[in-house]
Amino acid sequence: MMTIMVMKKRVYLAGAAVVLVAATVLSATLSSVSANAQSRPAPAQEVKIDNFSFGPATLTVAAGTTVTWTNRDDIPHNVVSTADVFKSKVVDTDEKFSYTFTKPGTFPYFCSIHPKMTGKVVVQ
Ligand SMILES: [Cu+2]
Repeated sequence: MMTIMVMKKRVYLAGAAVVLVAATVLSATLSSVSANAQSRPAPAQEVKIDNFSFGPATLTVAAGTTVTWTNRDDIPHNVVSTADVFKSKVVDTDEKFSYTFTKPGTFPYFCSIHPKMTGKVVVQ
């Protein structure tokens, strides 16, 4: 009786090991898929506004990319190009502003409500 119970436990453990291996292989496959997606030029990129800062502060994109700023802060901000290339309205919490960069160059910007908040988009 004891022997059978021990054997059943072994079979159960072997089954668990197979599931574990399958999960590992699956997650390895999934991470290689997402690595491939990252190596392609992304058609859209995001900048998060939070805690009085733009993140990432410098975003590098390919020409033709639409950049979307999302305000995750609990106070309103805006996104104003230093060289007057683009200018958002006031972006409230969880609202977004998007701009499509067609020409290569460096585009610094800031929040005109809090001018110490700065960032830039580098378009290649
Ligand atoms: Cu601001």
